[in-house]
Amino acid sequence: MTERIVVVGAAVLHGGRLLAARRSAPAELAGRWELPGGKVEPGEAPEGALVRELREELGVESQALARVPGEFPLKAPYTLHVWTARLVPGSPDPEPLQDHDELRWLTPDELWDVEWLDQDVAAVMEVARGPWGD
Ligand code: 9L3
Ligand code: MG
Repeated sequence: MTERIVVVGAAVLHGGRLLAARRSAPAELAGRWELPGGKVEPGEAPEGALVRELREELGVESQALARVPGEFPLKAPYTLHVWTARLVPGSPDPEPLQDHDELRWLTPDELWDVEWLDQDVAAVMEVARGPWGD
């Protein structure tokens, strides 16, 4: 059995809004929206991977807060785990530096206005069920 590799996705919450990022790469994912993040490296804690990925992809300083219940299947061998996160005080505002071309801060009412990656839909539903603080 192939071991699963965890991809961490960040539900960054700020002022009652959720950060969504539109992918520009690779081609098959371009134009669809996701919770930003990426693969956990060997020996890395998921919370550390989240902070590193958000720094690389969006230029922000962040902190993982709590694991969102569930595990969301991706193309083998990957599996998506989601954490809520916040920007730490003094962090730059997020900018699409790497794999994205647009960002949006969605209110709860706007959550389904963007076309999420298929794999992120269940994760966003789970985020929406949880405490939606800032
Ligand atoms: N993926 C899906 N939803 C997400 C994230 C962060 C990633 N919220 C998928 C897209 C890629 C794979 O996981 O197929 C690895 O992600 P990345 O390292 O390209 O961000
Ligand atoms: Mg990524």
